[in-house]
Amino acid sequence: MDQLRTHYSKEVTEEDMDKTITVAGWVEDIRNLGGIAFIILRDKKGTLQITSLKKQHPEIFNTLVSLPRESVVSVRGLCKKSEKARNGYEVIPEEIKVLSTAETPLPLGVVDKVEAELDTRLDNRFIDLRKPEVQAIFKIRSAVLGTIHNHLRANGFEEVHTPKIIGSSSEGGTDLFPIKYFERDAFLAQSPQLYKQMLMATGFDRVYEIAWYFRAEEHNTRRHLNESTAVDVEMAFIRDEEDVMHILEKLVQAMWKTASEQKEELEILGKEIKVPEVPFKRITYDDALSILEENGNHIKWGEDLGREDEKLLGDIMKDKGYEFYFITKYPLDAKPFYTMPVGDKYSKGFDLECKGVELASGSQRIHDVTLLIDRIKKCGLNPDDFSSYLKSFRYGMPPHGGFGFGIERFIMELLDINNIRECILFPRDRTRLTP
Ligand code: AMO
Repeated sequence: MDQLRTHYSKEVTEEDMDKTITVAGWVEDIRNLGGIAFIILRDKKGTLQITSLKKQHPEIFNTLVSLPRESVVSVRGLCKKSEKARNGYEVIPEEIKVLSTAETPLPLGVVDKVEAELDTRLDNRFIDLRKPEVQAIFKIRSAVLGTIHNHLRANGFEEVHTPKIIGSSSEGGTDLFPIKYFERDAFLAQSPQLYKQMLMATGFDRVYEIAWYFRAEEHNTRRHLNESTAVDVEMAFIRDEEDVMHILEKLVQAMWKTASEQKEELEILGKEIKVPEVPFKRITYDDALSILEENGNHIKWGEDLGREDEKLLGDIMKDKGYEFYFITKYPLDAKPFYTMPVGDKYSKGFDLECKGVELASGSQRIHDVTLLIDRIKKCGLNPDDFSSYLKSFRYGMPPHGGFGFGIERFIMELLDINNIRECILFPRDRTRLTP
């Protein structure tokens, strides 16, 4: 493998000129001019030109020009400077190995000028991902995930993994995927919520998990997936939700900074990224309602903001210079049962919004078991379904809080991508289960 890929196109340097090198990749394009053919070979790093002369090596020439596009080859040959070639050099083949011949016709073009429908692209995701502008999204995603790990670890968080097969709802809602677990019914985890909280009773103090959320939400929107990924954080001995928001905004800033440093990918995507300043603006839920009221949108107190309200608020906040802002002090009934109340009506729950889209939500949690049972009942749930979770609150549970931050939502807002399905390799939505 190493031998085959010793030279990527962009890594070919001045020193390689007039030397024999080996390159390998996909045949993106073939131009056969009769006695000479130009083959554009694409690998992880970009494209390069193979120039084949018929009279020099007729067999190599014939093999190359008859290859279907997107076949995989390895080519050994002389690397020569060439002003006409797009990278300033070309490879004159001396040996070629056809590693895989592509079938024709291709279900999706890689360099086609006409943009294919998203469904066609997703049906043929393995080819779609060959496009540099699609790969760039996932290279940025990968770089930022590295930063999430580094940043949280540097701030004393341990990485954990909690079960994805669970016995009862982690969010209290009905959006559960039931599965058969031997003789019993079980569900796919909606989030690590109950487990990350249970870990606060252990002395770990600060944990994070990057994992899957499975949500059987029926609606098919451009912002929802049925399987999404998120970074979940939980931290103990907090004073209030402000401590959690502080960690979250610093994490977001570090993520945006790493993204802004991925110059090659940003150039491919034609994007520039501005690193946000912290602290982010905080507005209360009541403030949000007043702002919306002033702008002609009336929301009944206690209700969650609808998509249109969220967007309008996002536009207003952006005009005021705030792309990122927290909405704090949510009504208690708009937040899950584990959220710490403030009096009868309000809670220590918050959302982090970016340009009118919710990126994360979190809260200080209830750590008193009596209050927690009371809230579970008030939310119409049965405490018996939560007995193993509740047990962890009975023998010493510190005050704690945390958040869940959607990674696809983040990529969407970071790169201004219109549909969340483009931000995950193989999306799962209401109708899509393959590939
Ligand atoms: P919540 O349900 O708000 O909170 O989810 C947290 C974040 O995860 C992302 N997200 C989704 N992204 C795409 N498709 C979905 N269907 C989807 N559902 C959620 C969003 C959202 O802000 N346990 C709490 C978090 C906590 O309090 O720690 C929770 O799951 O970006």
